[in-house]
Amino acid sequence: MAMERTYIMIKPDGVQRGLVGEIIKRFEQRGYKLGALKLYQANEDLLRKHYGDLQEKPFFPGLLKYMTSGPVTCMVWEGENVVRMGRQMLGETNPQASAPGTIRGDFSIVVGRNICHGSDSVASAEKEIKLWFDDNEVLAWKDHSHAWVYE
Ligand code: YYY
Ligand code: MG
Repeated sequence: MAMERTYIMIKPDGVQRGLVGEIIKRFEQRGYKLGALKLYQANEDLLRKHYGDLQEKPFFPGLLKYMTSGPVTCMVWEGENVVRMGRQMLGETNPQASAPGTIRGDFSIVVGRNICHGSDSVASAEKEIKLWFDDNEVLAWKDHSHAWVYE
């Protein structure tokens, strides 16, 4: 299985509710490696690019307002199969369909305040990482736990 990178973003409600540490902890303790991290105020232009496929949806104006209402926390996490596993850790788009134990299932109730974003494919992860980070913000570093997390 190839090593992958995914883009995980804690949305403004997750930041305001003090869930940044909790969400980082879940990825960190599972064994994934942090590649980039920043607190960031997104603008509409960037979000239109990020959510390009949703522009025609009725909820899109509300989504823009929500996502620009305060800072987000942008992260890159690396590891084996991390794109699909990251989505599993998040839960379903609708928190009410999300199992307890998932991030959305543990910390949110409605789809319009679902706490956290995760890339849905390797291709969108690479696109999103480029969109949210400059090249020099994503670091390659030697993780001393690697030999204890992988065979
Ligand atoms: O990838 P994911 O975040 O799980 O769902 P998307 O279908 O990409 O939608 C992005 C974002 O849009 C979702 O996390 C909340 C919001 N949204 C909404 O407010 N109402 C919907 N009916 C569907 C999505
Ligand atoms: Mg999505």
